[in-house]
Amino acid sequence: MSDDFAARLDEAATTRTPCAQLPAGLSLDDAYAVQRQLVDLRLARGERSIGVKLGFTSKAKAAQMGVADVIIGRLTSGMVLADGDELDLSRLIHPRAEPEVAFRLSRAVEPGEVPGPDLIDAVAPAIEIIDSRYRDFKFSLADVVADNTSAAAFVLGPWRALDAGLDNRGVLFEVDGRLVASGSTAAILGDPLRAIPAAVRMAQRHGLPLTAGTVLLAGAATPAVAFEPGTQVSATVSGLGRARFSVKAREEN
Ligand code: 0L1
Ligand code: MG
Repeated sequence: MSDDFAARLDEAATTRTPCAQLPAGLSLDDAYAVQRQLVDLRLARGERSIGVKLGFTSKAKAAQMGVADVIIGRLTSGMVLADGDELDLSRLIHPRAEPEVAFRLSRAVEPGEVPGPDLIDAVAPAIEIIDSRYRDFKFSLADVVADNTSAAAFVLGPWRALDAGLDNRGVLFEVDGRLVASGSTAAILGDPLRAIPAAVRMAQRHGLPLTAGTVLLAGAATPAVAFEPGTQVSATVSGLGRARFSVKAREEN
Protein backbone atom coordinates (compact mmCIF):
# COMPACT_ATOMS: atom_id res chain seq x y z
CA MET A 1 0.00 0.00 0.00
CA SER A 2 2.70 2.50 0.98
CA ASP A 3 4.48 1.66 -2.32
CA ASP A 4 1.42 2.73 -4.32
CA PHE A 5 1.04 5.99 -2.43
CA ALA A 6 4.76 6.72 -2.71
CA ALA A 7 4.61 6.03 -6.46
CA ARG A 8 1.62 8.41 -6.77
CA LEU A 9 3.50 11.21 -4.96
CA ASP A 10 6.72 10.55 -6.86
CA GLU A 11 4.94 10.70 -10.19
CA ALA A 12 3.24 13.95 -9.18
CA ALA A 13 6.64 15.45 -8.38
CA THR A 14 8.49 14.15 -11.41
CA THR A 15 5.75 15.00 -13.91
CA ARG A 16 4.75 18.25 -12.17
CA THR A 17 1.16 17.08 -12.04
CA PRO A 18 -0.56 17.53 -8.68
CA CYS A 19 -2.33 14.45 -7.36
CA ALA A 20 -5.35 13.62 -5.21
CA GLN A 21 -5.01 13.39 -1.44
CA LEU A 22 -4.47 9.93 0.09
CA PRO A 23 -7.45 8.03 1.51
CA ALA A 24 -8.75 9.41 4.83
CA GLY A 25 -7.86 7.33 7.85
CA LEU A 26 -4.19 6.75 7.00
CA SER A 27 -2.35 6.59 10.35
CA LEU A 28 0.70 8.74 11.04
CA ASP A 29 2.87 5.61 11.20
CA ASP A 30 1.56 4.59 7.77
CA ALA A 31 2.23 8.12 6.50
CA TYR A 32 5.86 7.95 7.68
CA ALA A 33 6.17 4.57 5.93
CA VAL A 34 5.00 6.23 2.67
CA GLN A 35 7.52 9.04 3.25
CA ARG A 36 10.30 6.48 3.65
CA GLN A 37 9.33 4.77 0.36
CA LEU A 38 9.08 8.12 -1.40
CA VAL A 39 12.56 9.20 -0.28
CA ASP A 40 13.91 5.74 -1.19
CA LEU A 41 12.75 6.35 -4.77
CA ARG A 42 14.89 9.51 -4.85
CA LEU A 43 17.86 7.66 -3.34
CA ALA A 44 17.47 4.89 -5.93
CA ARG A 45 17.88 7.59 -8.62
CA GLY A 46 21.26 8.54 -7.12
CA GLU A 47 20.40 11.28 -4.64
CA ARG A 48 21.99 11.21 -1.19
CA SER A 49 20.29 11.73 2.14
CA ILE A 50 21.77 14.89 3.64
CA GLY A 51 19.42 16.19 6.25
CA VAL A 52 16.08 16.51 7.96
CA LYS A 53 13.52 19.29 8.32
CA LEU A 54 10.80 20.13 10.77
CA GLY A 55 7.36 21.42 9.85
CA PHE A 56 4.53 22.96 11.86
CA THR A 57 7.01 24.63 14.21
CA SER A 58 5.02 27.85 14.45
CA LYS A 59 2.00 28.18 16.74
CA ALA A 60 -0.01 29.69 13.87
CA LYS A 61 0.62 26.79 11.46
CA ALA A 62 0.14 24.14 14.15
CA ALA A 63 -3.19 25.72 15.11
CA GLN A 64 -4.26 25.96 11.47
CA MET A 65 -3.61 22.21 11.05
CA GLY A 66 -4.98 21.36 14.51
CA VAL A 67 -1.76 19.58 15.52
CA ALA A 68 0.12 19.55 18.80
CA ASP A 69 3.49 18.27 17.60
CA VAL A 70 5.98 18.98 14.86
CA ILE A 71 6.40 16.77 11.79
CA ILE A 72 9.70 15.67 10.26
CA GLY A 73 10.82 15.18 6.67
CA ARG A 74 14.01 14.33 4.77
CA LEU A 75 16.38 16.51 2.74
CA THR A 76 18.29 15.00 -0.19
CA SER A 77 21.17 16.19 -2.37
CA GLY A 78 18.72 16.73 -5.24
CA MET A 79 17.02 19.46 -3.20
CA VAL A 80 20.14 21.59 -2.71
CA LEU A 81 20.22 24.99 -4.39
CA ALA A 82 23.57 26.77 -3.85
CA ASP A 83 23.36 30.22 -2.28
CA GLY A 84 22.58 32.75 -5.02
CA ASP A 85 21.79 30.11 -7.65
CA GLU A 86 18.84 30.02 -9.98
CA LEU A 87 15.75 27.95 -9.22
CA ASP A 88 14.22 26.29 -12.24
CA LEU A 89 10.44 26.41 -11.87
CA SER A 90 9.98 23.76 -14.56
CA ARG A 91 10.80 21.18 -11.84
CA LEU A 92 8.06 22.36 -9.50
CA ILE A 93 4.25 22.50 -9.26
CA HIS A 94 3.23 25.48 -7.11
CA PRO A 95 6.26 26.34 -4.96
CA ARG A 96 6.37 28.71 -2.01
CA ALA A 97 9.40 29.88 -0.04
CA GLU A 98 9.91 30.44 3.67
CA PRO A 99 12.83 31.89 5.66
CA GLU A 100 14.38 29.46 8.10
CA VAL A 101 17.37 28.77 10.35
CA ALA A 102 19.57 25.74 9.61
CA PHE A 103 21.86 23.79 11.92
CA ARG A 104 24.67 21.33 11.10
CA LEU A 105 25.34 18.27 13.26
CA SER A 106 28.92 17.88 14.48
CA ARG A 107 28.57 14.13 14.92
CA ALA A 108 26.17 11.22 14.71
CA VAL A 109 23.40 10.97 17.27
CA GLU A 110 23.60 7.91 19.51
CA PRO A 111 20.46 5.77 19.91
CA GLY A 112 18.32 7.15 22.73
CA GLU A 113 20.55 10.21 23.14
CA VAL A 114 19.17 13.44 24.59
CA PRO A 115 21.25 15.98 22.68
CA GLY A 116 23.48 18.57 24.35
CA PRO A 117 24.95 21.77 22.86
CA ASP A 118 27.97 19.88 21.42
CA LEU A 119 25.74 18.25 18.81
CA ILE A 120 25.65 21.39 16.65
CA ASP A 121 28.77 22.79 15.03
CA ALA A 122 27.27 25.55 12.89
CA VAL A 123 24.20 27.64 12.14
CA ALA A 124 23.12 29.40 8.92
CA PRO A 125 20.29 31.50 7.51
CA ALA A 126 18.27 29.43 5.07
CA ILE A 127 15.32 29.42 2.70
CA GLU A 128 13.12 26.38 2.25
CA ILE A 129 11.14 25.96 -0.97
CA ILE A 130 8.07 23.85 -0.27
CA ASP A 131 5.92 22.39 -3.03
CA SER A 132 2.98 20.22 -2.05
CA ARG A 133 2.39 17.41 -4.51
CA TYR A 134 -1.35 17.62 -3.74
CA ARG A 135 -3.87 19.55 -5.80
CA ASP A 136 -4.40 23.13 -4.60
CA PHE A 137 -1.80 22.65 -1.80
CA LYS A 138 -4.56 20.97 0.26
CA PHE A 139 -3.71 18.08 2.58
CA SER A 140 -4.39 16.38 5.90
CA LEU A 141 -1.66 15.80 8.48
CA ALA A 142 -1.05 12.24 7.22
CA ASP A 143 -1.01 13.49 3.60
CA VAL A 144 1.71 16.05 4.24
CA VAL A 145 3.84 13.61 6.26
CA ALA A 146 3.58 11.08 3.40
CA ASP A 147 4.55 13.84 0.95
CA ASN A 148 7.84 14.32 2.81
CA THR A 149 6.44 17.47 4.49
CA SER A 150 6.28 19.27 1.09
CA ALA A 151 10.10 19.40 0.91
CA ALA A 152 11.27 20.46 -2.57
CA ALA A 153 14.47 22.54 -2.37
CA PHE A 154 16.50 24.61 0.05
CA VAL A 155 19.23 27.24 0.10
CA LEU A 156 21.77 27.68 2.87
CA GLY A 157 23.53 30.99 3.55
CA PRO A 158 27.00 31.07 5.11
CA TRP A 159 27.63 28.74 8.05
CA ARG A 160 28.96 30.28 11.27
CA ALA A 161 29.75 29.00 14.74
CA LEU A 162 26.80 28.80 17.09
CA ASP A 163 28.18 31.15 19.73
CA ALA A 164 25.14 33.16 20.84
CA GLY A 165 21.43 32.72 21.52
CA LEU A 166 18.97 32.68 18.62
CA ASP A 167 15.66 33.17 20.41
CA ASN A 168 14.60 36.56 19.07
CA ARG A 169 16.46 37.49 15.90
CA GLY A 170 14.69 39.65 13.35
CA VAL A 171 13.96 37.98 10.01
CA LEU A 172 13.37 39.87 6.76
CA PHE A 173 12.04 38.09 3.71
CA GLU A 174 12.40 40.06 0.47
CA VAL A 175 11.52 39.61 -3.19
CA ASP A 176 13.42 41.95 -5.52
CA GLY A 177 14.44 43.98 -2.47
CA ARG A 178 10.81 44.50 -1.42
CA LEU A 179 9.80 43.25 2.01
CA VAL A 180 7.17 40.50 1.61
CA ALA A 181 7.24 39.11 5.16
CA SER A 182 9.02 39.83 8.41
CA GLY A 183 9.16 38.08 11.72
CA SER A 184 11.36 36.69 14.42
CA THR A 185 13.18 33.45 15.01
CA ALA A 186 10.91 33.18 18.07
CA ALA A 187 8.25 31.91 15.66
CA ILE A 188 10.31 28.69 15.42
CA LEU A 189 9.16 26.80 18.54
CA GLY A 190 9.76 29.93 20.64
CA ASP A 191 13.52 29.48 20.02
CA PRO A 192 15.10 27.65 17.03
CA LEU A 193 17.41 25.80 19.44
CA ARG A 194 14.33 23.83 20.53
CA ALA A 195 14.28 22.33 17.03
CA ILE A 196 17.38 20.28 17.89
CA PRO A 197 15.89 18.02 20.60
CA ALA A 198 12.58 17.98 18.67
CA ALA A 199 14.32 16.74 15.51
CA VAL A 200 16.32 14.13 17.44
CA ARG A 201 13.14 12.87 19.13
CA MET A 202 11.21 12.67 15.85
CA ALA A 203 14.12 11.16 13.90
CA GLN A 204 14.58 8.47 16.54
CA ARG A 205 10.86 7.74 16.61
CA HIS A 206 10.58 7.40 12.83
CA GLY A 207 13.99 5.91 12.02
CA LEU A 208 15.53 8.86 10.14
CA PRO A 209 19.34 8.98 9.90
CA LEU A 210 21.23 11.63 11.92
CA THR A 211 24.89 11.37 10.97
CA ALA A 212 27.80 13.84 11.27
CA GLY A 213 27.21 16.76 8.91
CA THR A 214 23.43 16.29 8.77
CA VAL A 215 21.63 19.56 7.94
CA LEU A 216 18.60 20.39 10.06
CA LEU A 217 16.09 22.93 8.76
CA ALA A 218 14.53 24.14 12.00
CA GLY A 219 11.28 25.64 10.70
CA ALA A 220 9.87 28.81 9.19
CA ALA A 221 10.02 32.25 10.78
CA THR A 222 7.18 33.67 8.62
CA PRO A 223 4.37 32.24 6.49
CA ALA A 224 5.50 30.84 3.13
CA VAL A 225 5.20 33.14 0.12
CA ALA A 226 4.70 32.43 -3.58
CA PHE A 227 7.16 34.02 -6.01
CA GLU A 228 7.32 34.81 -9.73
CA PRO A 229 9.75 33.86 -12.51
CA GLY A 230 12.57 36.35 -12.93
CA THR A 231 12.61 37.53 -9.31
CA GLN A 232 15.28 37.46 -6.57
CA VAL A 233 14.31 36.02 -3.18
CA SER A 234 16.34 36.62 -0.01
CA ALA A 235 16.05 35.88 3.70
CA THR A 236 18.09 37.85 6.22
CA VAL A 237 18.37 36.68 9.82
CA SER A 238 19.79 39.32 12.15
CA GLY A 239 23.34 38.42 13.19
CA LEU A 240 23.45 35.35 10.93
CA GLY A 241 23.42 36.87 7.46
CA ARG A 242 21.50 36.16 4.30
CA ALA A 243 20.48 33.29 2.02
CA ARG A 244 19.17 34.02 -1.46
CA PHE A 245 18.18 32.58 -4.80
CA SER A 246 16.93 33.87 -8.12
CA VAL A 247 13.97 32.42 -9.96
CA LYS A 248 14.63 31.52 -13.58
CA ALA A 249 12.78 33.80 -15.99
CA ARG A 250 10.11 32.28 -18.20
CA GLU A 251 11.47 31.32 -21.59
CA GLU A 252 10.00 33.32 -24.50
CA ASN A 253 8.64 31.18 -27.35
O1 0L1 B 1 8.33 23.24 6.15
C1 0L1 B 1 7.18 23.41 6.54
O2 0L1 B 1 6.88 24.04 7.56
C2 0L1 B 1 6.08 22.86 5.70
C3 0L1 B 1 5.44 21.73 6.35
C4 0L1 B 1 4.38 21.20 5.43
C5 0L1 B 1 3.19 22.06 5.34
C6 0L1 B 1 3.18 22.92 4.13
O3 0L1 B 1 3.46 22.46 3.02
O4 0L1 B 1 2.83 24.08 4.30
MG1 MG C 1 9.87 24.64 6.25
